[in-house]
Amino acid sequence: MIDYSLYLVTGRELLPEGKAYCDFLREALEGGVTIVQVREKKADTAEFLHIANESKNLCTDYGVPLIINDRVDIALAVDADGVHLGQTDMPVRVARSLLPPGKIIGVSCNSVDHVKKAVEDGANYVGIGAVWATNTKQLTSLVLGVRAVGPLLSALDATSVKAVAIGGIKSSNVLRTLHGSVSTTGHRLDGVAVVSEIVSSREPFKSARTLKEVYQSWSNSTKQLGEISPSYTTETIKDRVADLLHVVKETKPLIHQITNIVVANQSANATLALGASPIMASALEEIYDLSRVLSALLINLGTVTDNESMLTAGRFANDAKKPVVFDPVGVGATEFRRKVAAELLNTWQASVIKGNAGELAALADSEEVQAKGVDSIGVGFANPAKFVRDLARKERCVVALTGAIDWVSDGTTIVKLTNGHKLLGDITGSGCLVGTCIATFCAGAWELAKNEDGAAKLVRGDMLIGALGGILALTIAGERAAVRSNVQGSGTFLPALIDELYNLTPEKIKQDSQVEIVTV
Ligand code: 3NM
Ligand code: MG
Repeated sequence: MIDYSLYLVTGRELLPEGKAYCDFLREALEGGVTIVQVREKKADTAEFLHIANESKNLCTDYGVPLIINDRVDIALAVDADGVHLGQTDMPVRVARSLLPPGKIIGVSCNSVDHVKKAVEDGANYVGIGAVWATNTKQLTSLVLGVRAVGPLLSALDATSVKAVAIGGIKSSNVLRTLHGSVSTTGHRLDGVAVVSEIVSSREPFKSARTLKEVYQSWSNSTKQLGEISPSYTTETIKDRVADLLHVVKETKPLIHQITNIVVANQSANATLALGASPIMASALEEIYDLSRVLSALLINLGTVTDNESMLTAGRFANDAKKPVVFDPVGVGATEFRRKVAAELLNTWQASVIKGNAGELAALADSEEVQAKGVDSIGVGFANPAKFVRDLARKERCVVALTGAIDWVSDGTTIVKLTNGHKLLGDITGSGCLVGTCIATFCAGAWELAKNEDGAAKLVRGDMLIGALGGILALTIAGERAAVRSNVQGSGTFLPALIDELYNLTPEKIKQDSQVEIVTV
């Protein structure tokens, strides 16, 4: 059994000045590297052989397998444990016929077809990349992005072929990489492969140790899709949502919102009405400071002008294990919005994605529902429960589909909510208000869990309850506002809605909530 968890690929040209190769390799092995690939793109044969021999000696000392990049002859010469082949290197079958039995063959892949071919040819593992941009190698194909890894992993289902991800993996994004690189069938990575994060480090021991610790805590965390799911019942959902409103009022969490000009004012008022504290800020210069003090981040794509801030804010929030609520407003409306949304979702991990049918269909590349501007049209999904569950699995987060009926899933549990009122559809930005309320309840969930051990998690707190809480708060307030005697239309409805959010109590939530757990 080969341990692929921390796969070091060498690159001597990246060594810090004055660092000897053997010292670096020993320190990296000491730090916990589990497999080493010697990659020499510029060395002539004699030099490659020399480096391979030195590497072999060190790896043998640590009981770590040694792989040679590209050169089957060098692998044979030093009795390495295997070779790693690129798409334009020697074919796997040829390499297999030249190597003694039992040697490892790995193949670089960046498409499902590559993976299928590698499996057919009898490869032992695949290197999937590049998952992030990298300066270490001149890439011959587009950066995949974390969200594209899942389908390649699916192609390994029911095989014994292992998978590592490669390209731009750092201590700062390794948890995000591991969490995001899971197929909808639950297939995970067996490891991460890195060059510069270890090779160009002044302290390769420390860099390796850090990566290894993140991998191990993630790998030990037992929760997998479809496995141990917190046992929700309609009663526990109502109780926990009611608790969160209480927590919000007690802790007055700061909700950082990068949102659109149409809804900024009413969103800030809704946040305040629930007892939290809004800050509507989008200057790049203040994003870091805010990330230290916020309890949830809302990113609303309504008027896309602050992409840089959106990218940065999400990364910092991920670093701090704080909730990131993404409202991809009108994402189906233009190619530009699709591109921005994909870039955002590949950069950070959303905790909750909330959208109407048109928006979520666009995100999921589904043709089932069309959008017109920021509104969705038509009858909606044939099976909305399955749709939200599958999208949650794909995006690795909670997904909330809003409409006359709201559907929420974390990839395992699916919840149907039927509160609401027609007048919510008659004011602008009620969907954006749902996003704000979700961010506020997620902030409450984070406040509740912020001292728990979250080493293996991207976010602390129960984001399913957070998402349900936000929707219930707004829809229940909407029902109560609509029946007020002074409400005559959409104009008087909006201030009444803010009033009802202001007067919402845990008891009212428990009393009014229409919650149903469904299965597909
Ligand atoms: N192969 P770093 S990316 C060697 O996509 C290699 O197949 C890649 O280096 C692929 O960890 C890559 O410094 C370089 O980004 C990875
Ligand atoms: Mg090669």
